[in-house]
Amino acid sequence: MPRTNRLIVAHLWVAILAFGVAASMALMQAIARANLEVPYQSARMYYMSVTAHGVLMALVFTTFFIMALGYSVAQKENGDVKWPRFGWAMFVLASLGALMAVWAILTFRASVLYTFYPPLQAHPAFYIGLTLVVVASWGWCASMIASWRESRKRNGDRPASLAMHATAANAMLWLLATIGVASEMLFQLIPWSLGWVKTVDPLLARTLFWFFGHPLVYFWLLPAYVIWYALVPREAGGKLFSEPLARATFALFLILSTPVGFHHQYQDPGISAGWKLFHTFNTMAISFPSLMTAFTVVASLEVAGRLRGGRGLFGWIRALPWSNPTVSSVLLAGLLFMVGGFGGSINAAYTMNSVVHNTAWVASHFHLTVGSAAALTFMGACYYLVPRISGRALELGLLARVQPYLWFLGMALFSFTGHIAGLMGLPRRVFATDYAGAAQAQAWHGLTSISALGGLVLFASAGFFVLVMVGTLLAGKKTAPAPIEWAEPLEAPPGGFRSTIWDRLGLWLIVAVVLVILAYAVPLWDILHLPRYGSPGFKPF
Ligand code: HAS
Ligand code: CU
Repeated sequence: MPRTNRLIVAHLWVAILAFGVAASMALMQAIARANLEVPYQSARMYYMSVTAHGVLMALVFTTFFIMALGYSVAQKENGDVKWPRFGWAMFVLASLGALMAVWAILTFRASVLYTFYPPLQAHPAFYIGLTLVVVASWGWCASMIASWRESRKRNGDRPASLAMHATAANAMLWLLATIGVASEMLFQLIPWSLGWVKTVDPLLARTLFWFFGHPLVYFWLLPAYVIWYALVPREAGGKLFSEPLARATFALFLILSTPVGFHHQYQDPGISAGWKLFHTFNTMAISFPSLMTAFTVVASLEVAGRLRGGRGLFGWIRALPWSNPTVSSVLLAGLLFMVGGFGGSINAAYTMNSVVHNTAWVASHFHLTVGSAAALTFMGACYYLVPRISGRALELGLLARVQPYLWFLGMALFSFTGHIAGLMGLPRRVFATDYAGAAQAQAWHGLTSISALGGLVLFASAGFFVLVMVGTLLAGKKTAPAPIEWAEPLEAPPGGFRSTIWDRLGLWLIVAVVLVILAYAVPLWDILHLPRYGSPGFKPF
C-alpha cells in the first residue's frame, strides 16, 4: 500500500473506532429514555455517557474522517499529499489528544458534555487533549491549503478541482473558527482547570465557544457536500448540474460561517439585542448556499435518473441506484437534512428559539444535520473510499446496502418524535427517570419510547457499518488501490473552466475576517467591560 494511503487508513481506523464506542454510549442513553430498569442507570453514568457520545461522535469521528477525506482529495489532485511525514506527526498528536480527552471522560473526570460549558469543570487532560486535536488539525489545514495552491500553480488559470477547492475553503474556515475555541482553552479553561486561576467567566467562555461552534457545523457539512457534489452525481450515473454554482457555494460558506454564533446565545444575558439581530441576518444568509445545494444536487440527481432511463415528473427518482450504499446514503441523508435544515431556520428566529431552546428539539435538529447529513454521508463515502484506498474489496456488502436504510428509519423515529417532545417542553440533557414529577412526564413518555426504539435501530445500523469496515480492512480480498473518480460537469466550456472570482479563496477569507470583526468586536469589547465576578468550578457528577 502506498505510504499516503496508510496515512489515510490510519485516520479512518481512529474515526471508525471512535464511532463504534460512541454508538454504544448512545444505546445506553436510548434505554434510559425508554425508562427501562437497567442497573447502570444513574445521573453519573448518564452524564458520562452523553459526554463520551458527543465528544467521540461530533469531535473525534468527524474530524478524523474529514482529515482522511482531505488527504484523499489532495492525493488525487497532485499525486501525493503535501508533507506526508508531517501528516503522520499531526496524526500522532491528534490521536494522543483524543486519547487524553477520552481517558478523562471514561474515568468520570470530565462529565461536561461536548460543549464543555463552564462552570462545569473537567480534568485538565480533557481540555489539553482537545486542544492538541485542534493544533494537529491546523497542520492538516496547512497541508490542504498548500495542496490547493500547488494545483492552482500547476494549472495556470485553470482552477483546482471542485473537491480541492471545497476542501481548501473548509480548511480556511476551520482556521478562522478555531481561533475562538483556542482562546477559550488557553486563556480560560486550561489555567482554570489547573488551578492557576480560581474563577471563570461563563459568558465570555460561551461567546468564544460559539464563535467556534457554529462554523464547526459547517466544517462537518462541507466534506459531506464534497461527496454530494463531486462524487455522487457520477456514482449515480449522471453529471454535476452546474460546476460554477458549486464553487460559489463553498466560497459563500467561507464568507458567512463564523459571524452567526449568537444564534446559539439568544437566551444569554450580556449581549445586546441589536448584535443578536445582526447574527440572525447572517444566519438567514448562510442558509442560502444550502438552498443552492438542494437545487444543484437534486438537479444532478435528476440528470442521473433520466440518463438511467427514468421518465416523467418523478420517474427519475425511482431510476436512481438505490441499492448502491454510497448513493442511497446521500439520498437518505439529503431527505433527513431537508427536515433538519428547515428546523434550523426555526431555531434561528429569536421568538421561535425561545420556544425550542434547551429542549429535545435541539438535540433532534442536530441528529438530522450532523448525525445524518454529515455522518450518514461519511458512512456512505467510506463504502466508496475504503476499498479504493486500502486495496481491499468491500466485505459484507449486504449489510452495507441495508445500513443506510436502517439509519434513515432510526433517525426518523428518533428525531421526529424528539422535535415534538421538545415542543411539548421536554428539556435536553436532563437525567431523571420520572423527570422530577413534571406534569408533562406522562405525555413525553410515549414519544421518548418511540425515540428510544429509533435509538435501537440506529445502534443496529451503526453496528452494521462498523462490521463492514472492520471486516473490509482486516479481511477484505486484496485488490490494487484504485483512484477516486470525480463527477464531470454537465456543461464544460470548450478548453475547460477558467478561474473566476469564486476561486479566489484568499480574497473571500479576507472578507470573512472583516465580517467576523464587524460581528464580534463590539460585543466582545462590551463583555470584557462588564463587571466580572467569575465562578468557581463545579463537578456535580
Ligand atoms: Fe444548526 C443548533 C440554526 C444547520 C448542527 N445546530 C445546532 C446544534 C448543532 C447544529 C450541533 O439558529 C446544537 C448545538 C448545541 O449543542 O447547543 N442550523 C441552523 C441553521 C442551519 C443549521 C439556520 N446545524 C446545521 C448543520 C449542522 C447543525 C448543517 C451540522 C452539520 N442550529 C441553528 C440554531 C441553533 C442550532 C439557531 C441553536 C438552537 C438553540 O437554541 O440551542 C442552516 O444551515 C440549515 C440550512 C439547510 C437547509 C436544507 C437544504 C436541504 C438540502 C437537502 C437536499 C436534498 C437532497 C436529497 C440532496 C435550508 C441541501 C434528494 C433526494 C431525493 C430522493 C431526490
Ligand atoms: Cu449554529
